[in-house]
Amino acid sequence: MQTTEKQLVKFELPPLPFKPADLEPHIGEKTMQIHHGKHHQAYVDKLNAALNEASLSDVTVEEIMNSVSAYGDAIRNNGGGHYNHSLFWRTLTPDETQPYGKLLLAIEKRFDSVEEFKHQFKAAATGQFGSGWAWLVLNPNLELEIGSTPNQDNPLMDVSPFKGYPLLGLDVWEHAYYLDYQNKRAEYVDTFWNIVDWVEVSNRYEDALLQTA
Ligand code: MN3
Repeated sequence: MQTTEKQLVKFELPPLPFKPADLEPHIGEKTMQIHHGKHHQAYVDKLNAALNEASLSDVTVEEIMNSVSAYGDAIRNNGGGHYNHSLFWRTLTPDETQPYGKLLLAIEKRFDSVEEFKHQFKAAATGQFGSGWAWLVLNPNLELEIGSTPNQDNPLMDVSPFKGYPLLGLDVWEHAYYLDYQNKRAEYVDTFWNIVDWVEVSNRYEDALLQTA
C-alpha cells in the first residue's frame, strides 16, 4: 500500500459571510445565489479537476497565483476565479462602513480624497473592456494603486503587468450585475460603495504592511 503519496489539494467553496439577500437592494438575492453557488462553485470544481490532472499537491492558491505562468489556462482561469471571488465575498457587507485609520490616511495621501479615489476606481472598473476586475492594491513600492485585470487574472499573478497585494477587488463580469443593472456597469460600481466592508479592507492593508515591514 502506497503511504507516501501526498494528499491532493482540494479547494472548497467558502461560505458567504452573509445571507444572499442581505446585500439588497444593492445586489439582489438571485444574483448572489447564482454568482456564489454556481459561478464560484464551478471555478472551484474546475480548479480541483485541473490540479488533479496535473497531479499537483500541497499547493496554496497564493502559490498558484505567484507562479501561474507555469500552469495551463485551466489553472490560471479557475485558480484566479477561486482566489478573486473568495476575496470579493469577504470584502462585502450589509453594514455601512467607511474608510478609517491608517488606510484612510493612505488614501488621502495617494488620491487626495476618498471621493477622488472612488472616481479613479470607477474609471478603472468601467474602463476594463469586457470581463475582468478592478482593484485597489498595495503595490511593490508599498503605495496604494488602482488598476484592472482581464478575465480572472489578478495582481498576484506573475503574468499580470499590474502587480500588488489585493486589498479590494470589484468583479465587473456581467454575471456579477446583469440581473440587477443589465448593461449599466457604472450604476453597479456606484452602488458597490454601499456594501464595501472597510473593516476587512483596512485589516488587509495593515496586515500587508506588517508582512512587508
Ligand atoms: Mn464573478
